[in-house]
Amino acid sequence: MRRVRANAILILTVAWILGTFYYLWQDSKAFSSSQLKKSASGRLEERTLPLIVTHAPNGEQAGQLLGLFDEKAFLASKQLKAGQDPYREHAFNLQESDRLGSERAIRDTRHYRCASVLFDPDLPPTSIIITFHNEARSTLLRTIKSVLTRSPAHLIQEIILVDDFSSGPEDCRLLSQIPKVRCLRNERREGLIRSRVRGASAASASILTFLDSHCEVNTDWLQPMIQRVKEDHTRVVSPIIDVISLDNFAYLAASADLRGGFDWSLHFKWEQIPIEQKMARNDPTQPIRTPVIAGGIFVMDKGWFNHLGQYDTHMDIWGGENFELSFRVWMCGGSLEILPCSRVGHVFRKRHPYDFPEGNALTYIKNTRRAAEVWMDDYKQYYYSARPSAQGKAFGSIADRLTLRRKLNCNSFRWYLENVYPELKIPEQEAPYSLLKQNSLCLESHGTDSLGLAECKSVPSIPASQKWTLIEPLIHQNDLCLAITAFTAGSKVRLDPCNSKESKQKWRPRGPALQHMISGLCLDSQPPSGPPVIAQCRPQMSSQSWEPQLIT
Ligand code: UD2
Ligand code: MN
Repeated sequence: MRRVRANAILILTVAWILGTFYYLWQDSKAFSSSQLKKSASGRLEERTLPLIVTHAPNGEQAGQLLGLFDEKAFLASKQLKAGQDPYREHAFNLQESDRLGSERAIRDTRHYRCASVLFDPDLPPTSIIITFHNEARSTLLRTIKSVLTRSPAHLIQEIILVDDFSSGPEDCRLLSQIPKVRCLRNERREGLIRSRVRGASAASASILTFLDSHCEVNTDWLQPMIQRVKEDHTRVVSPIIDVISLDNFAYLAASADLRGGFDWSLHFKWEQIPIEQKMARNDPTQPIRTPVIAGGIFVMDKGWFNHLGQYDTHMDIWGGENFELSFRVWMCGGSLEILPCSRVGHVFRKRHPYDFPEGNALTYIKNTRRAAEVWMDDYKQYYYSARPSAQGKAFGSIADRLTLRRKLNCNSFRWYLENVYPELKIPEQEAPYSLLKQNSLCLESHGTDSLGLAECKSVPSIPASQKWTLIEPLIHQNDLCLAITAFTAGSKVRLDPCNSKESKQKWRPRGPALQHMISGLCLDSQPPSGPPVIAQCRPQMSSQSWEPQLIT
C-alpha cells in the first residue's frame, strides 16, 4: 500500500516538473519570437508562434449582419477594368483588394498572453467613426465588416460613416443599409479633421472610436481600449497598427516595441521605446506611453473629446491634427497610450491618392504651423528652423485655440518636453563665428591646401575665409575643419572635410595656444612669412597665441 502511494507521489512530481518546464519553454518561445526581426520599414515583425486565426463568420451570420445590403452588387459595380493600372486610383493594388472580397481570416498578431486578459463585463458601447474620401469599395466594406464580425455586438452602438464629398453619393447611400451603419455626406470637401468632428458630434455613445477607411480590426481589438478609457476617461488610447501590404494585402504584424515620435519639422515617425522603459516592461500586455499618436485609429471618451476642444477645425484636408491633439491631451491633463493587446491592420500608402485643393505642402504647413503656434510656445522657433519654408505662409487666426488653451489651464510645452518626451533633444544652438587673432592679423584660409595670416577685417566685411567656429575638438570653417598633414613638428595644416573621429582634426586650447591633441604640438604662424605649421608648444610666444574674437 505504502509503495503504491510512493509511486503515485513520484508520478505526480515528475508530471509537475515536466509541466513547469513545458510552460517555461512556451513562455521563452513567445518572447524570443517577439524579439524584433525588422523589415525594411522597420516596423514589421516575423513570428513563428502557432497563432490563433480569426475566422470570418459563416455565411448565415454574415447575411444577418448586413441586413438588406446587397454586398455582391455593391462590390461588382466598381471593379477594376481590364488593362487599368490597379494602383492609379487608390495608391494601393485595387485588384488584390477586390480579389479578397469583403472579409477574410487574418492572423491573430497579439502576444499570446493577451488572450487571457480579462475585461469588465459591463464595458460601455462605442460609436465608430470612419471618414472617407473616394475610398475603394472593397477596403471600405472590409473595414466595416471586420468591425461587425470581430467586436462583441453589444459594444458597437453604431458605425458613423462620414463621406467627405466623394465623387458620387452612392457609396454612402448603399452602405447605410447595413444595420448599425449611418452615413453622413458632406456637401463639400471638408478634409478629415472637420469630417471627424461632424461624425463625433452625431455620435450617440459616450465613447468614440476613430478608424481610417482601409483597416481590418483583429481579434478582441476593442475591449482593451474601452477598458482603459472606462477606468480613466482622460486616457486616449490606440492599438498597435499592423501593416496591410499595399501590394498583396498580406496582413503583417507590426513590432510591439514602438511608440509615436516626431522631429522638430513635425514629421511623425515610429520609434523604439526608450531602453529604460523597455527594460522595465515585464508584462507584454501593459500599455505603452506614447508622446504622439499616428492619428487615425484611437479611442477617446466623448465628454473628454468635447471638453478638450475636439479638433482644430481650421485645419484642412489631412495632416498635423495628430500633433495638435497629442500635445493638447498631454498638456491639458490627459495621457496617450498604445495598447499592445489591441491590433488593427491599416493599408499604409506611399502617396495620397486624392487631391489637396490648396496643394499638399501648403496644407501640411498650414496645419502644422497652427499646431506649433498654439502649443509649442518659444520652442516653435525649432519648428521654423527645421521647416524654413513654413515662415510667412498663411495659417489663419488661432485666437480661438489660444483662448481654449488658456481656459483649459494647460501645461507649457516645456513641461511636455520634460515629462513626456525628454528624448526629443533641443537642437544645438548654432555656434557663433570667431576670428582667430594674432595681434592685428587673423588666421585665414586660401582654398583648402594653404592657410596664412592676413589683416583682420571687421563687420560687415569679414570674409568667410576668416570666420572660424570652435566646437571642441574641431575648428570649423563651414563643413571643413583645420587638420594637420602629419604628426611631426614643422608639418603644415590644411582644411579637410570635418570628421570628429579623425585624429588629425582634434584640437584643444592650451592657454592662448591651440594644441593638436594627439601630437601635442601647437599651431604656430612661423613669422614673418608663414605658412602656419605645428611646432613644439610655447604658448607664451606670440606666434602661438590665437585669440578667439566672437563676431556678433
Ligand atoms: C495618418 C493617419 C490618418 C491621419 C493622418 C494625418 C493612421 C493609420 N492614419 O495618415 O488617420 O491622422 O495621418 O492627418 O494613423 N480622408 C477624408 N477626407 C480627406 C482626406 C482623407 O475623409 O480630405 C479620410 C481618408 O479616406 C482616410 C482618412 O481620412 O479614411 C485618413 O487619410 P489617409 O488614409 O490618407 O491618411 P494616412 O493613413 O496616410
Ligand atoms: Mn490611412
